[in-house]
Amino acid sequence: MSKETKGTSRRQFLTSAAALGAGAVAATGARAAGPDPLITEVQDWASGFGHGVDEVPYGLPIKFEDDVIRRNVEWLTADTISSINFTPIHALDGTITPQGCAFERHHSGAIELSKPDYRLMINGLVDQPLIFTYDDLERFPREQHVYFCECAANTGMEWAGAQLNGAQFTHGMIHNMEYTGVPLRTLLAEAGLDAAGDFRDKWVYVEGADASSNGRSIPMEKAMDDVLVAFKANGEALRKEHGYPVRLVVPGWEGNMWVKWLRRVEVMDGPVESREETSKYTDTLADGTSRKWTWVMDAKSVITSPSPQAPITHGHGPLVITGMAWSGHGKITRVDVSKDGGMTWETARLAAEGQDKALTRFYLDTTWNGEEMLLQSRAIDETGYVQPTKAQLRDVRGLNSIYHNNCIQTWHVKANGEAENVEVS
Ligand SMILES: Nc1nc2c(c(=O)[nH]1)N[C@H]1C(S)=C(S)[C@@H](COP(=O)(O)O)O[C@H]1N2
Ligand SMILES: [Mo]
Repeated sequence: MSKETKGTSRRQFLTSAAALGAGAVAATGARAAGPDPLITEVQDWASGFGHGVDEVPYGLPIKFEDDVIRRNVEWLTADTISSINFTPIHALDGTITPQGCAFERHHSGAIELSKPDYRLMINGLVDQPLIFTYDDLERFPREQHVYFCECAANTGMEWAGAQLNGAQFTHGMIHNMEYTGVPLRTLLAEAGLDAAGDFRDKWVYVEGADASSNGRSIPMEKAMDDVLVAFKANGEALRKEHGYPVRLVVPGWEGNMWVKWLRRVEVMDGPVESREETSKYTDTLADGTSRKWTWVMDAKSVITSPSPQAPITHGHGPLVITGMAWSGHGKITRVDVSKDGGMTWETARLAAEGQDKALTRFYLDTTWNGEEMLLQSRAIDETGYVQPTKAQLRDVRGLNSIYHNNCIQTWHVKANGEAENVEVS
């Protein structure tokens, strides 16, 4: 369809919708044209005062949005303490995840740790072991970056077939925030790295102050690159559930390494091989061997609307298809959308140029006349990597894996606008 005809049909749609009353759509509207009380009558909200500035010192979303919340899948974990919930990505737009609905993953629950009680120790192969208070951290030069954090288990329930009916549940173990913090390399330099000698075979072991400690080994090269010791997210203090007052940000790498309530960084001459990097967060292949050190989150995308929790409710005509794409290897350069289960593809419009290791929002502004669709999106990153189909991923990983499922997702959109998670491999 040319730009010209597309523009015309959109204009016609807007005219007829207005004639029928707000919300009605030409193709479905059997309503008689008549006066719309929302236009012709004086409304309550225009007949008195709204609330004053002192009423809500710290605001929450308006009550009409009260279903835009994190959700848990009860059968996934035995309790809600060592558990996970999911970001309502089907209801969000743009790229920044509000902290209040950003997914949580805890191994021993979210702890309450105050700034005065906070300590960060740097020890091991350093010239001078150091302990930083929260105030100390605020005196080092800061940086700001937007990064996504994706749990390696995101989409893990979908390996064998379509299972969870909603983008929130299939892809909601992700958030994307603007972090403020001190580069880890700045703090390591403060402790002095002469004692460490050649960096190439050195590691840092990072751990949290919660009971699980969630310890992970990180190669020194990454630690000296873009890892941040962060204390602000989206401009304000981290929320308790995201590691207040200080968390590690490990751009592009699996969420498990983003240690919350960060208490210790030890410089070591090898990895620890902790629980979280051996029995967990490794990928068992078809032959029973396991991949480990699978740190980077490969390029991935998902259509957030329409999707099972965000069906098409507006009838025929203009339809905005939207979703998000990301890559732990760098920037997203292109996203393609298919309406026919991957047989043909259209290039989506990126809302903004891809950013390094951060979410990119995409749109496909299209027309829908009730035809069934098998909606898919496929991300391409700056390395040229193309998000794989489910069959391609299974060919190399088998069916035993949980983590690092970045395959193409399919939503079956029906004639009535409802959408369902289906498998097209
Ligand atoms: N200290 C500590 N850090 C932790 C965890 C934890 O349980 N304790 N969970 C990890 C896992 S598995 C993930 S996916 C991310 C989730 O970060 P979020 O809760 O801010 O979404 O934190 C990681 N950091
Ligand atoms: Mo995770």
